[in-house]
Amino acid sequence: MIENLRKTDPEIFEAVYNELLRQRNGLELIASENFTSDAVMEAMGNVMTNKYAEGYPGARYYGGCDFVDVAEKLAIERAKKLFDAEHVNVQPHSGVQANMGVYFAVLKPGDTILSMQLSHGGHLSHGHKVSFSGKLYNVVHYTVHPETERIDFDLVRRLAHESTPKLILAGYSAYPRIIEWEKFREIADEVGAYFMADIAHIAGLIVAGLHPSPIPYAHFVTTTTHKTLRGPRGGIIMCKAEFAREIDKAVFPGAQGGPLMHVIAAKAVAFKEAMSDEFKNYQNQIVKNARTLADALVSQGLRLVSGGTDNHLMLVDLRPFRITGNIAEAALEKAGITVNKNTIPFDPEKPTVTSGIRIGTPAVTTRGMKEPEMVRIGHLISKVLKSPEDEVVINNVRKEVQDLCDTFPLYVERFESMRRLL
Ligand code: DSN
Repeated sequence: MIENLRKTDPEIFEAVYNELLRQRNGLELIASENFTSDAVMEAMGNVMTNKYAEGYPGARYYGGCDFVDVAEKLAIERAKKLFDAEHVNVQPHSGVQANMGVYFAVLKPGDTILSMQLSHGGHLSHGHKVSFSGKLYNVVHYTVHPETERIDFDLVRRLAHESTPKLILAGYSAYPRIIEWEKFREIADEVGAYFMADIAHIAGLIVAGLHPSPIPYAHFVTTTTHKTLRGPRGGIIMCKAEFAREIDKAVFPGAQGGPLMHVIAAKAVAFKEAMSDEFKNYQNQIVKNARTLADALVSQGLRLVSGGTDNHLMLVDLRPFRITGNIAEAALEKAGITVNKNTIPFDPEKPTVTSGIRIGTPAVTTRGMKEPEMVRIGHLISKVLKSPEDEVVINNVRKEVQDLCDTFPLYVERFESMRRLL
């Protein structure tokens, strides 16, 4: 089917091909990225993109929804089973829109949210001033503890009692440790707040039982579907049955119009894949790989925020190597290793500079890499970080990266079928 794209729009064909080459020929260590299956991509690229289906299965504002209803019902039922959730809305186009759905369901403009500060691992949509969430709501932020670099529950409790938020939020983009959901729920109950968990990063780990689930504790749970969960880009909301109507109304018509039915079909496929033993083994390997890579980096003299990792990611404090996050990100990219600069807690540098990088193992684990490769990658990263301006070092690391990528090839058939059309 790709030949139609080649004929109609060679420029876009070429951009897609080049992106495929970039993914195949580099080490993807961005903690929020992954390589979804061909089945998920096939579910996304088909006639379901043509269908308008405002509303919900069995109650749509358009005719002709029988078959998209099948897809949405399967996505809902599978997500309910996977996470043991009472109610699921699979329509949010993204994680931010899933969060927006919860806010619109329970908050009025001006209400207070208590959430983690962005520079300590939180997310823009958890009330940062540049996001709609920070503009519409009154936001109070907690942080990690300066010594342990883990969630400071004394601070969370004090701020909760002082600010009496309507919503307390946990679940992060750059936090390498287990999150104790029950402690948040306890604090939420003390002050009469709702508790929301955003599990975008760790949803796959939760499905596999490698991180505790917030479902028993949280009134609302949101996630993206494309990170550790390895599905299409998108979001979902899970909640107790009592909030089902409010959540559904908040997503449509509150925040969105027509749902992306092709993406919902792909979410259903990803949920089916996530029910398999292969998926659980995969998640287990992600965590083992993260621990091994973390140990390799520490043995090279780097410091990890909180001293290590319990999940799929680590935050590297680069100060022992006297290099900033932006320089490290650029040098690693030249060597074929993709990471992102990231603030570390109490970072003295600006967010555009940073003292850290965030590294995650979901994508390289999808390629089949295991502990020996993580040790090798740890050494490659440290070589670059020790000599970020040395072209010889960078070129040598680039060759080793290519060797690893050739040993663990990605999207082989997709690549062959595009290459034939060049
Ligand atoms: N961009 C995602 C991440 O990298 O964690 C969060 O939205």
